[in-house]
Amino acid sequence: MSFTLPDLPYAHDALQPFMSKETLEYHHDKHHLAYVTNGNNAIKGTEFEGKSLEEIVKGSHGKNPAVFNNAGQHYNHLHFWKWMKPNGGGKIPGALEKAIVDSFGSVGKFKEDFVAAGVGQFGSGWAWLEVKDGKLAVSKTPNGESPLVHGATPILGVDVWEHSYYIDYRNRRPDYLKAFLESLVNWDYVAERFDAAAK
Ligand code: MN3
Repeated sequence: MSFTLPDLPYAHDALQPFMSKETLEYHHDKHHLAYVTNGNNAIKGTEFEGKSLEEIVKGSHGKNPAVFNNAGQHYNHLHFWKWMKPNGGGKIPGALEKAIVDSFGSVGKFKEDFVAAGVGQFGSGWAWLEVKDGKLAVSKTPNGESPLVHGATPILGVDVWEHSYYIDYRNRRPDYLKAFLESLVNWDYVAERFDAAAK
């Protein structure tokens, strides 16, 4: 099955002022499209043809960088668009909030750890909230990697490549990460992934 670029689940200007129309026009329409196109070209004629996206991401990690980098980023961005929504942030659904408090001590401490992971990722990459061995944890990965290749399930991720924030926040990555948590996160989608991972 070849990769296709999905439409954004909202209008390009729907996340303003926290993420601009211009950022989404570049990030979704050009950057994500390039991962789709380059991934499809890299997979042609390889053992990965006909496999599911998750199988391709896991199977190519450490073995085929051209396939992995593009498939990994396709996987990450498919979810990233759904991890945001207009008027996001706010109240975390009950069962997920309880799990966060159990794992981190408080929602505030989770947010502190998540921002620290994003700020601490040197260069391009992602910060994550993941489920591993039935527990919630925060992690960070370089480039197109995700918790998927480390035996965990990502339930929330934020893109800290400069293309995700430089137009709107310039070099202020911490401000972007705070705005992401407070005003953009679609907690219903995070809770959906949490429920699926917990089963
Ligand atoms: Mn990106």
